[in-house]
Amino acid sequence: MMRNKFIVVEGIEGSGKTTAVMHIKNILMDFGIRNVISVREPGSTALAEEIRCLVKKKFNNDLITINTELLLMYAARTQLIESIVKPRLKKGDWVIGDRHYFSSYAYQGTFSKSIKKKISILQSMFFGSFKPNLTFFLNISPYTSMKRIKKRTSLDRIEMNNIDFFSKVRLEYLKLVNKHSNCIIIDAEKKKNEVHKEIKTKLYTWIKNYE
Ligand code: T5A
Repeated sequence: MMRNKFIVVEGIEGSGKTTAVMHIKNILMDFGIRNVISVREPGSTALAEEIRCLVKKKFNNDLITINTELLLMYAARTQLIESIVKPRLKKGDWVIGDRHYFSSYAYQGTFSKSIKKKISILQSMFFGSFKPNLTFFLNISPYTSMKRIKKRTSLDRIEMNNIDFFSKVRLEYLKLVNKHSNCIIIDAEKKKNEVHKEIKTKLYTWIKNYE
C-alpha cells in the first residue's frame, strides 16, 4: 500500500477545489487508504486561519501591498507545512491540500517578474525540495468563476478583483502546470459528477502507476 502522499488541488475561485478535496478523500478511503487528512491554504492552524481572515479583509485607506500579501501567504504556509503537513506525512499519513505554492505564483506572481523571483527565493528558502506528489488543476474560465462566486452573499478582498485579474491568474496556472510533472489538468467546466468522475479515473491511474 502506498504511503504518505501530498496531493494538492489548485484553481481559481469557484473552480470546485473544496468539493474536489472531499471527493479525493473519499476516493482514497474507498481504496483502503484510511489515514487521510485535508488542509487548506491559507489556514488549517489557529494562526494561519487568523492570517486567512487578514488577507481576505478589506482595510479602508490601508491597501495591503503585494509584498505584504505574499509574506502573509508564506507565513501561513510555513506554519501549516511545518506544524501539520510534514509531521503527518512523516507518520505515513496522506495529506490533501486545498491550494499550495502554485497559488502564490498564480495570484501574487501575476503582478510582476520580480514578485515571481521573490516567490522562488521564499519557496527554496523555507521548503527546499519539498513539493506535492501530485497537483490537480481545476480548469475553468474566469466567466464561470464569476458566475459561481456571484451567488455568494458577500465577496472577500481578493474575490473583488475583476475578470481580467482572474484571466491572468488562470494563465499563470496553465504555465505552471505545463512546466511541472505530476500535474493533472481537469476540465472543471463540466457538471460536478463528471468532474468527480474524471478526478477518480485519473487518480486511480496515478496510484496504479506509482505502485
Ligand atoms: N491565495 C491563496 C493567494 O492569493 N495566494 C496564495 O498563496 C494562497 C494560498 C483563498 C484566497 O487566497 C488567495 C486565493 C483566494 O482568493 P479560498 O477560499 O481557498 O481563498 O479560495 P476560493 O477559490 O475563494 O475558494 P472557493 O470556495 O471560492 O472555491 P472552490 O473551493 O474552488 O469551489 P467550491 O468547491 O467551494 O465551489 C464553489 C461553488 O461552485 C459550485 C459549488 O457547489 C459551490 O457553490 N460548484 C459547481 N457548480 C457547477 N458545476 C461544477 N462543476 C461545480 N463545482 C463546484
